[in-house]
Order: sequence, then structure tokens, then C-alpha cells
Amino acid sequence: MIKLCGFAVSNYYNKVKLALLEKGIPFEEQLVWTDRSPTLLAHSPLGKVPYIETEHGSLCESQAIIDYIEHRFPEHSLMPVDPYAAAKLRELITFIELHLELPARELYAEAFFGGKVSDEVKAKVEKQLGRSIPAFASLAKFDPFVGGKEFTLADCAAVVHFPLVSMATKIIYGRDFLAELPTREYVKHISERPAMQKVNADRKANQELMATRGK
Ligand SMILES: N[C@@H](CCC(=O)N[C@@H](CS)C(=O)NCC(=O)O)C(=O)O
Repeated sequence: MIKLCGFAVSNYYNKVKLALLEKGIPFEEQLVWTDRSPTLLAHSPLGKVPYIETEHGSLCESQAIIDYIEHRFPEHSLMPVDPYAAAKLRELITFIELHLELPARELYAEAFFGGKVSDEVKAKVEKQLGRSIPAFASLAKFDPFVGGKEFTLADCAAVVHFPLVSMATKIIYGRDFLAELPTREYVKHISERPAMQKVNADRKANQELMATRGK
């Protein structure tokens, strides 16, 4: 059985978890914090979560993981068969992760963890997002799913990343940079799905556990 390792506050962990739940694949979860322990680094050399354990060995990087899951368990497919349609969804995922979430991630230390981010970094991220959000908007469909009429792997990514980009930009710049896109309604709509309800409930419980750590 697939073992999903990481913690439920992590957006990348939840991307994989949502895909597993939506596909109806049985899996176990193992709580792993990003503590750079030798065990973690043996499974995920950059010390990042999520990773999965399979009977063949471990695998990290959420996109590699969900592509593996999709190929290994083709039933309840979350990707179209048509190669171009599938590639367009991967294009969306890359835009969301590489061009939206990764720049916004530079703000998390101050937005969520009581740290400080320099004005230089804030200005750089503002410029990056100023270009990449309209570019992403020209590709996204929201019809009602991010890539069109069907729920796909692109939604597993979009629904976990949008709220963080919105919250981080709102806290740091006083303005939700995604406000002009229908991401709020979109996230609300996806949150009605039973799989997403479980992801959110587990995230909240893990958030509470995180708050008590080190106390
Ligand atoms: N590209 C990675 C990103 C994963 C990632 O950034 N995970 C965060 C938690 S949300 C993490 O492990 N951070 C700890 C670290 O970077 O040391 C993926 O898609 O899995």
C-alpha cells in the first residue's frame, strides 16, 4: 500500500493526498516533520515533504508522485487521454507552482511564521507575481474547474496553492493579488467535495498539533 509521508498543513502534501482520495486509492499516512533528520533525507534528499513509500522504494516531488499514481492506478483517471489536453493541464500546474506559489513562498516566513522578509525580496516577489498572475489568468479556465469541465490533477494543485498565494500577498502587501481571478469561488466550490473536506479537516487538526509543538 502507498504510504504518504509529511504533514497535513503542507500544501504539496495535500495536493498528493487529494489526488489519492479523489481516485479512491487506499493509502496510509505517516506524520513526518521537515526536521532534516537522516531518515527524512534518505527518502527526500532536500528534506522536503511530501514523499511516498512504495514497494519499489521512495519517491519525492509532488508532481512526480501524482504522475506515478495516475499511471499506476489508471482507473478514476484525473488526466485526459489526449496528449495535448494533458500537457495543457501540466502547463497550468507548472504556472501555478513555479510562477505563483514558489515566488509567494518567499513571503511565508513573515506572513505565517513570525519571521521577517526584506523589502528587497518583497519588491522582487511583487514584480514576479505582477507578470505571472496575468499570464496564468490567460491560461486558466475556471469552467468550473481550473482547466475546464472536468476535475483533474490541475485542480489538486490549484485548490491547495491559491489560498496561500492570496493570504500571503494580502498580509504582506495589503492586497490579495489573486482578487481579480475567481479563485475564491473556485476554492469554495472544490471544498464541497468530500475528498477536499477530509483534506481540510485533517489540515486544521494538524495546524493545532503544530501550534502545540515546542510548547
Ligand atoms: N517541489 C516540491 C515542494 C515541496 C515543499 O516545498 N514542501 C515544503 C512543505 S509545504 C517543505 O517540505 N519545506 C521544507 C523545506 O524546504 O526544508 C514538491 O512539489 O513536492
